[in-house]
Amino acid sequence: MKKGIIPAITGLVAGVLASTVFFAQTEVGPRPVANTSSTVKSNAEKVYVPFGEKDEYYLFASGGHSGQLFVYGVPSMRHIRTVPIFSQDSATGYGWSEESKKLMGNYTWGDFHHPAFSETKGEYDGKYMFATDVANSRAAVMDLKTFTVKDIIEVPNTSGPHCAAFVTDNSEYIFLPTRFSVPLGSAYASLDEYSQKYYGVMSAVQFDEQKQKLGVSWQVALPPWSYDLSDAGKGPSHGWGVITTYNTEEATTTMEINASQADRDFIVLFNWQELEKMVAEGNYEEVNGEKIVFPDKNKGGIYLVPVAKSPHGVDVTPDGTRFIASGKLAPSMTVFSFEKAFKAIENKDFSGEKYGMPVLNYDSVMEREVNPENALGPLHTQFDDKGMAYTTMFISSEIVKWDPNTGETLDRVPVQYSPGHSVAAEGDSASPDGKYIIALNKIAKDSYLSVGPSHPESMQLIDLTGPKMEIIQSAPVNPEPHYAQMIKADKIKTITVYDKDPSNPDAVYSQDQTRIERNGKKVDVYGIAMRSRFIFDAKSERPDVIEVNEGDEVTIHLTNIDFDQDITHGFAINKYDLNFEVQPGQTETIKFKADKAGTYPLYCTNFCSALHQEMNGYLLVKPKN
Ligand code: RUQ
Ligand code: CUA
Repeated sequence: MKKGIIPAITGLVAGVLASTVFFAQTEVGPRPVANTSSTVKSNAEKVYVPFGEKDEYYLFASGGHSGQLFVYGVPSMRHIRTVPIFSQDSATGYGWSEESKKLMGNYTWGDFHHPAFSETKGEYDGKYMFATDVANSRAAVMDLKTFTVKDIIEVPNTSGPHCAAFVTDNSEYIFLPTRFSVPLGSAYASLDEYSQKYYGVMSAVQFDEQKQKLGVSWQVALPPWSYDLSDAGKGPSHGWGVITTYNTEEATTTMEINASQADRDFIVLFNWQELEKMVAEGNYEEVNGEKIVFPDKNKGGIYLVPVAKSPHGVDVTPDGTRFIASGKLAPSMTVFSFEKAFKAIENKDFSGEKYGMPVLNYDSVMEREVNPENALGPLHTQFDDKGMAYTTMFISSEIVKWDPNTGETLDRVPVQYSPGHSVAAEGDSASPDGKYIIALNKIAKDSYLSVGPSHPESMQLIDLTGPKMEIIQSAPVNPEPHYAQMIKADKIKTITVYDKDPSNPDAVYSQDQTRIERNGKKVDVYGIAMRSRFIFDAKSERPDVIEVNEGDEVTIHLTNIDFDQDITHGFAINKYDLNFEVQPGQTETIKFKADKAGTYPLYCTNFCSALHQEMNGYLLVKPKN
């Protein structure tokens, strides 16, 4: 064991014990203190947003394996919207329309972990939100003008980007390090060859704002370890990134025990500007169409910092001077200095090398190890406007406020229960607001009305403005709030209606442009939705009827010509398993084979006017014989 590294919990037995404790949801922290009626009243006032007034912040919470994003208002904690990203959603028709089917590719669901806002100069700019899918190795971008997905890509050579998305301070890159190691291209290779043939590939993804497209720029073939979480440098550490690792033991089975053997794992400290230069100079290999840097052959730009075993979160301080790692199996937060790390790199102050990457001397980079008394299971750290740190304690079920400059514990608040992340107002930016922090709890137990054996998870809003942290509101969330980001509401500028797009060949904006075109077995419908009717062919005796022959390939292009706030129309055909919506001004397309002869009512699914119930028509499918 290296001197100075927290001994953590050593040995196999202790390792198993520790992981049992970690997953046993034991709360050993302080119990909640009952509020007096006067504090309850003032807390209610703090979160009450009168009708007509708006919340001060938007909270964007990942919906985990629902594949969706949940949008809340803060401080009211009202759920405002669910945005489908990786999973089908019949409320919007996401996954049925041709446009959304193209985005979703061959998948029907996703496991969305860490959302990340686009940034300009280290501040959330309110333009885009990036998301990643652990299940199917994808990255997505959502436009915050419309709260809809613009692009999704599947990232090759990699598997399970849990350790993402982290966005650099001018959104130069969205980095996707990965949880699972696999052979390049997910090719077959025996697990006996794990150390030789498996890699934990990190992808540097870029977003082309002009084209509204994501793309992989280059990748790094890191060793076959698990990469857990990451953060980007800012200010003095601009151009750098940090990633936690576990399973540096390279276990290939029974990870719970085998990946918790070593007393230390590493933080990967990398210089993306250096890697970018390396790629530009041709120092990479092309594999499966991607430019991959192999650290043992293309040296420079990546360093390892030893850290107490199996760290989980790593967070860069708002001023960019330090990075703080938290160990789920160690009771401590370790504060590292970027300046010290840069000095160690310059002086070649190394204690060894792994896969061609120099290992920096722990004592030269570490600033302090912080162990608040009885605090167990530190996971993630957020910051306030004074640079103070707030770390979630999974096992002792609390948030601990502490001073990264001194290590001193300043305050603690029990949460219900087992917080994973927490999220502070503008918390990952260069200037957090310091007003609120929300505990994202993995376990709610009996906090809400029971809905059976499986309970919702819970988010708790904590007021940071008083002398002590105080929980002022709780809200259920379902499923697990993996991570979230909170942005000042006035930074988000949504549109009210979609502009007309004369260049879109699918769009029709007036009744006389509506038509049904037949070409052999192909039928194209260019229709409009308006209050309160569908018009597929204005010249027809029954403009709201589509008549086709059994076996026809039918494509319906539908434009909502109500250029009016909040007038959305839906479209569904009975028994054809089809459904989608068109927002004001929007054009969407569905395609299907009319393989069932018969009479099928079609109707608007989204309440749009007093005569919404009259907004229907028929699909008539003439039998073959
Ligand atoms: S991880 S509970 Cu999926 Cu963000 Cu730390
Ligand atoms: Cu259109 Cu209801």
